[in-house]
Amino acid sequence: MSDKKAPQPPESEVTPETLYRRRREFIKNAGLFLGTAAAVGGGLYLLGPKRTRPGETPPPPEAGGKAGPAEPPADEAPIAQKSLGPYDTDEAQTPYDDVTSYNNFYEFGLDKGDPVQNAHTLKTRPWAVVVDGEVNKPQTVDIDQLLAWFPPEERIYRMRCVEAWSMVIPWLGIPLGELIKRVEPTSRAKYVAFTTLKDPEQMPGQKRRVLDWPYVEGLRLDEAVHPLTLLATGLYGKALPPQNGAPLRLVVPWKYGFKGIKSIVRITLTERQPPTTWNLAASNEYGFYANVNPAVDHPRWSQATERRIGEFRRRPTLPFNGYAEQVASLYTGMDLRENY
Ligand SMILES: Nc1nc2c(c(=O)[nH]1)N[C@H]1C(S)=C(S)[C@@H](COP(=O)(O)O)O[C@H]1N2
Ligand SMILES: [Mo]
Repeated sequence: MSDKKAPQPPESEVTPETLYRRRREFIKNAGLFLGTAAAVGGGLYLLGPKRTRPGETPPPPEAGGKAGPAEPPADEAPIAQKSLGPYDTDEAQTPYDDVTSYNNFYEFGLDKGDPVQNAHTLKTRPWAVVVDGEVNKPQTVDIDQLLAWFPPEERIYRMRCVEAWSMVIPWLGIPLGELIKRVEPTSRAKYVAFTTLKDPEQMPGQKRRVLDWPYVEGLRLDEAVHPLTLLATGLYGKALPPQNGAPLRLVVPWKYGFKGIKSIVRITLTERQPPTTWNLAASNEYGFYANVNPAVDHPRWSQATERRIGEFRRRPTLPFNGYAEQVASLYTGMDLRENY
């Protein structure tokens, strides 16, 4: 993996994410703070000079378009190589437009294209997150306070939906373990339960009983504090768009995408395993653990391969979505067929 060269898009496909990659070092040096970015909705480009919006094609920088004053020097080495963190994949990133227009967010409709059309009714400021349960310091945290406590880090992760498609997404987020440490779990805390906002006026899909609202999810405590587990606040260097679960959503890259609960308003540490929405809907199809596992098929389709969005051929699905080295030890002694 480390000897693979970072993929470069052809010049004809210079897109916002190309500029974004080039800007990554600059952003890191500038000190990343998203606190106020989301307050202006999807339209604010706090990080680096604003030159393009997602969806507009910028002129290729090679074509003589001189970069603005804040653009990093043109002679800078390819960034994806030198700034990849230990958890980052160097695989080609799924274009911003696909990440933000092909979504599962049933609170805004059942089709992949519904959330991008409908999620503008979600009001992401002010936004409070209750952190309670088996903790010594239960509290209600404002999202901007959370961002001030824990400046978001970038993590480039694979995401594998249980429906057998996948993406590579550069998230911005806060390691969940840091928040959990801060509220001091009691010795009884064994699990973490998450709850999405319930407000049918903001989330019109909740007027239909397609799922039990609000959407709920859960992790074992050791999974929740694993360094890969992220509370995402952004992607591609920008505030999270509402359709991707603004202002705060879970990202657990070794599990199927449905574990990545969106628009979280409550995080509760518990002694007992909490209920989870898709398990309640169809317990024979969706388990609590939901670790990506090519050896255990969904009752209605194979999980052995997947379609990477933007690619033509299917590719093999990897155990724990390629994160086995980091997380397989969490499950030693467990039957992963039984605990699907
Ligand atoms: N509240 C809520 N969270 C949710 C969902 C949802 O319908 N509602 N869908 C899940 C599923 S099935 C997937 S694959 C991911 C999709 O995240 P994305 O749209 O950002 O790619 O969100 C997950 N989180
Ligand atoms: Mo999914």
